Amino acid sequence: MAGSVAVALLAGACAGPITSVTPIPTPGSTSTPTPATPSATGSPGTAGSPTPSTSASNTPGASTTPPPGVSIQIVPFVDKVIAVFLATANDGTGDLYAVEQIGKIVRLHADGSVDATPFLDINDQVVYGGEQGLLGLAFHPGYPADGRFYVMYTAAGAGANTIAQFTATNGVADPSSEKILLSIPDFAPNHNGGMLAFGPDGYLYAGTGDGGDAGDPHGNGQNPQALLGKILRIDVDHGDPYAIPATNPVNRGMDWAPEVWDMGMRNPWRYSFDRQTSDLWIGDVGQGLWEEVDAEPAGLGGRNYGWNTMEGLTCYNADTCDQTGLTLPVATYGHGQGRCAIIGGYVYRGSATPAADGTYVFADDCTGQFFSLDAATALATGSATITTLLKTELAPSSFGQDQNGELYVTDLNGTIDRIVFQFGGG
Ligand SMILES: [Ca+2]
Repeated sequence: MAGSVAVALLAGACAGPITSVTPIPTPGSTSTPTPATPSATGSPGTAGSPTPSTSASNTPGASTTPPPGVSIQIVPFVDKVIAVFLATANDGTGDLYAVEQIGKIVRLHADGSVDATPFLDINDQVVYGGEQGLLGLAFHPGYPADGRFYVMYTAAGAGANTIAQFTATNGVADPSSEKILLSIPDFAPNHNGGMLAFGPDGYLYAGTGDGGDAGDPHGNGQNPQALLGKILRIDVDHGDPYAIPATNPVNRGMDWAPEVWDMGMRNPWRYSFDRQTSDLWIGDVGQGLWEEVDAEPAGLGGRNYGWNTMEGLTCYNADTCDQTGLTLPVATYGHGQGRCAIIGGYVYRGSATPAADGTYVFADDCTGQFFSLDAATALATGSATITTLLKTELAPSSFGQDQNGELYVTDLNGTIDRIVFQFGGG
């Protein structure tokens, strides 16, 4: 598995009640070996989206793009919590909720303390390990007055990709309140998506992988009727168990399944909405060669991001391909230097470092490298240069954004860290 680095790191992870289960979230990796990796220059199809440029301090001798002046520090926040996502309830408390792949959600406080009792424990409903497990969490925009929150997990038994609603009262989740919204059958343990997020439009967005194995053998990415290999969008405030928004592609004359918002995804493990512009930023994990960043202006769903016709900016398993109707990524990076899987992040809109405003931050799962690009440039021109911000020993599994817009990273070694931006060449 391409995620073997994470596995190896995890073997030495922290002691605790979950050590024995060996959660191994390798987002979207597959068994496809990494062939000789194209160099950053001269590779077909890379114009405008080079392999991440590297600052001299990170990779001596590498070709460089001048750093934009933004750098980051990783500052310890919480340890002994192996999380694959970090959510805020936007409830004014400063609390954060760490999603554990084994099927638990734990509440963290701004001072770094961790509640002893999980906020939610659905361990017995979840199959976990590899890329399976409890993978996503989103609180209803009306929380806590509206106590609903949503999870996405791999269900015990047949391993269906499951999107479910729970309810909390006065900050206490009721484990018996589950209402399943969607149960999407799956055929392989990998590529299970798992991201949930409410858009600025109030609709719930869910990411699904292409189902798995390698190369999308069932053609889900390019099948607009399949719910796998997609970004889905549903209205949880109407209908039972949900309604289809009037502006979903199916209601715009497109012959797509009602829930489908975007197609052509391989494994959109993590995506986010720019809290200032409402634009959608997707990190779509690649097959054997290219990781990609997709950027979607607010409300412009109905796009086809290309998989498995294309991987990144190149035709997949072909010299040429019909690119009609496809939206190409704004940036890609290759699998050189052991890189394996993109961890999509956030456009920084916090107040702590105004100079970093508008910087999209993301990472690679296997190398612990953190990258950035300029969000406005990417959207205005269709491409943006990737800069390497930092090389770490982390095995990033996800980013998180608190109610103030400050960013965090979860690490398969069992730490949750703050990301602190600096400006001025630091
Ligand atoms: Ca799967």
